[in-house]
Amino acid sequence: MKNKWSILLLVLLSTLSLSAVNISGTISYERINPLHNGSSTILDYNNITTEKAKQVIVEAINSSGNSIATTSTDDNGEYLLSSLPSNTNIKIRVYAKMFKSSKWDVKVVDNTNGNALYVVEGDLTSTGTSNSQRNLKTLASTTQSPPFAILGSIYLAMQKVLVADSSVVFPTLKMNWTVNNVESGTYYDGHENIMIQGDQNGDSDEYDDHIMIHEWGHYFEAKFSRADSIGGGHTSGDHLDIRLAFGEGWGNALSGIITDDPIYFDTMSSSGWNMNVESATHDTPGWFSEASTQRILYNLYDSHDDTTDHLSLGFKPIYEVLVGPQKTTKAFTSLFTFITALKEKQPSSTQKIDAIVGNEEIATIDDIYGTNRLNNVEAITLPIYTPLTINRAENNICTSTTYGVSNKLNNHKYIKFDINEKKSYPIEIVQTNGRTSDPDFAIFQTYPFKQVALSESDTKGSERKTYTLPIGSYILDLYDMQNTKKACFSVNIGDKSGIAPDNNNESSSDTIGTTLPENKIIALLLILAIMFIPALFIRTELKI
Ligand SMILES: [Ca+2]
Ligand SMILES: [Ca+2]
Ligand SMILES: [Ca+2]
Ligand SMILES: [Ca+2]
Repeated sequence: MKNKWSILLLVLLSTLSLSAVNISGTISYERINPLHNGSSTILDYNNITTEKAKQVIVEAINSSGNSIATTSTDDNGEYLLSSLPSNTNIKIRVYAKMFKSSKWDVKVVDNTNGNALYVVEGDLTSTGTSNSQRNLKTLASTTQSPPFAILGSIYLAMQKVLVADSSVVFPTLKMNWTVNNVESGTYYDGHENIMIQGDQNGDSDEYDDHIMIHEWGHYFEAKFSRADSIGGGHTSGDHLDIRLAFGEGWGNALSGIITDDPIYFDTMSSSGWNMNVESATHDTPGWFSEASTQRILYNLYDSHDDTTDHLSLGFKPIYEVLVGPQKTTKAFTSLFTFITALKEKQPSSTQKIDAIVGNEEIATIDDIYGTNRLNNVEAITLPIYTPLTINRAENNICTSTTYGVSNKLNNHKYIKFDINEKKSYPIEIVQTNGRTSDPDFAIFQTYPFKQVALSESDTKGSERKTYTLPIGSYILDLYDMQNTKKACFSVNIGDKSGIAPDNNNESSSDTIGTTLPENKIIALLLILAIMFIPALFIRTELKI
């Protein structure tokens, strides 16, 4: 009898030791918060908070280095790895990666180390015979926290979008961060990479959540909306090309919208800076200003009434315009296209929208082309889009560098025209005040919106090129590569005789779909970048 009980006990014990156990825990990271002092901002090492690492991938790794179970943390940073073998040595590995099938795929890699994915690991210890807890926390004093801080900013942005539209699927995004990214800049590459500067002795951006979200805003525009911005340098007091003004104003406003904090900041090891997107002093208010654009977008969203802002739309109406009419608009994406569409979608808020816009010294916006502007800019600015009839020259279309060169207001002039018959059209642009300029042009088909032509010959004073254009509405973007102080042009599109032969006979420019280069150097850099970037990213990365 006694023997029988012993055998039973043995069986019971062996069953227990073979049974599965669960390991659960919390993954967290330390974030260094900003300290604002007037218009300067620094990282405050006396204000380090512990944050939950949300939606990151967690694995159980055995002593052979193989993954035996995978899961993700939830929105509380908690994970559960169930049915692990008992009495088995494992370690917990956390990846700087958020992945949910048909939802999101974001990771942080070291672009100077073969695109290696950042990971943190716990100790290799036995799973024991019962369920247990293993927490992991990365410290701000190490380089382990920045990748999780970066993911935290991006997740915050994705959550806001998902509240507005739960069906969104976010295309793959790779955040490239390392302390070796010194003077490399922080920017979105137009595809699936955000490059992040990590210079610990200069400007690092891993804890600058407004900058992370600003760049994510460019990714959002490219993937879900449309960005016609021509890029280039800019500051908040500039008179900008309307496409650039909207893109940058949107990025800054989005940072305030996602964080519900209007103080946009950039910390550096010395003194960084900040600006309040809601209440900063009006530099040069207007439809060409990124500062005005960001203040308008933020005030449309926020529920803090100030000055002429008595509207609290929240994010969803803004999101719906960006993914809807702003994406398909027949004009260049600008404040005009955005406000026109928002008023159409929110007719009961029209007056309040006009009041917010009006506070920036912008006359009521009633159409996507921005007609009826105030006369508070240099005279050649208006109209913003010049309508042109085929076979009838439009004279006196002038570019100028009054507000600066290349991407500033009036360096590009827009000409609207319709084609009613598909055939070959000679296009002639001739300077009427000398031969000092180098006029070039791009043509955009407006539905679906895309660049269909680019003519950039080096001849002084004129540009002539013939294109076959199908029926439709078009915008011609005219610019002077020579940055002449003021150059005026006669523009003629037509099939009439009398137009001199093409002086741009480069056959390659018949139909070009790339974005518009600002000058030859940038064009060359673009070509080099296009050749070089794939080589950079072809390197193997740690697969999980
Ligand atoms: Ca910074
Ligand atoms: Ca407000
Ligand atoms: Ca508001
Ligand atoms: Ca030219």
